[in-house]
Amino acid sequence: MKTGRIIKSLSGVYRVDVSGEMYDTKPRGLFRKNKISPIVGDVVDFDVENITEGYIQHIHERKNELKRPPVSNVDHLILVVSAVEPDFSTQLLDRFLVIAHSYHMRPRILVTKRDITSAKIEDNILELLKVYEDMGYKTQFISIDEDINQVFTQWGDGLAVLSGQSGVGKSTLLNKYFPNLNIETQYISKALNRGKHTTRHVELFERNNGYIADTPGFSALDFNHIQKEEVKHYFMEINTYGEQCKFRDCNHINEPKCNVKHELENGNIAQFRYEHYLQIFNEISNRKERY
Ligand SMILES: Nc1nc2c(ncn2[C@@H]2O[C@H](COP(=O)(O)OP(=O)(O)OP(=O)(O)O)[C@@H](O)[C@H]2O)c(=O)[nH]1
Ligand SMILES: [Mg+2]
Ligand SMILES: [Zn+2]
Repeated sequence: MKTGRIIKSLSGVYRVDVSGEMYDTKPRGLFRKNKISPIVGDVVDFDVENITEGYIQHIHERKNELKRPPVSNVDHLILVVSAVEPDFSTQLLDRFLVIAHSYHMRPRILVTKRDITSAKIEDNILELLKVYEDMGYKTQFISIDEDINQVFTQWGDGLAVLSGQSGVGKSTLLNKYFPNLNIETQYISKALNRGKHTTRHVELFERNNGYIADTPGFSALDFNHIQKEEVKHYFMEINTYGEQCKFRDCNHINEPKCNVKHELENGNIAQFRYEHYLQIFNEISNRKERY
């Protein structure tokens, strides 16, 4: 029996990394019966026949789990958004943040394509990033010409997952970091017109101090797994200021003695953040419940 980490899954075959040695494995029948499938990021115990024939016997308990795409035991979730092409949008960013927090993760925000950003847009983004820094997020605004090794090192050890909209440059970053990798990337015009993802599966690559995962870009974000009452906890500053509201279950909409409304008026909560909160709250309120 050996123990290792699943770094890739393709057509039912799971590649397991055991300190740099790769084994191709399959889950034993029992998993299928119990409807548990191994996912990338899992630590597994498996029986070895040879390097192309192993049988996964046990999945170690997951520390956390991203659903789309499925990847487990994530130490750093890196939300990648571009400054331009596609344009930076706090609305999209806030939607990503809500999804990340719903998986109990506090992501980092990485803004790309600084090299093709005008000075005016650059200033605007820097100002917005300050707002997110004040809430408690770590942010980076980078150009592809920078030392990517240094960009990655700031995250710390463990598994870092790059996640974000299609075309923001996730695979481009990895190709710069691993010059021999040659992951397929796409011209932005094509990416936008066809609305197609260039990266189609999750794969972990070894970096200095852990792994890094490229993922297919999101095209739509849905909140199907989130209840409307949860959303307020996924806006970090709203969550903090909400602790002083009169009612414990205040949703910060029309309730009396709402501290969130108070701080909004004082300018301690950005208007756009509160608006995005309301949008998501309403979107979930209007959702048709499925039975
Ligand atoms: N100028 C500039 N172009 C970039 C940068 N990063 C990415 N691009 C371009 O943006 C396009 C999309 O990049 P990808 O790396 O394929 O984007 P992705 O996030 O992997 O997209 P999906 O795989 O579809 O999720 C490519 O044409 C890249 O060359 C950057 O920092 N600067
Ligand atoms: Mg890609
Ligand atoms: Zn309130």
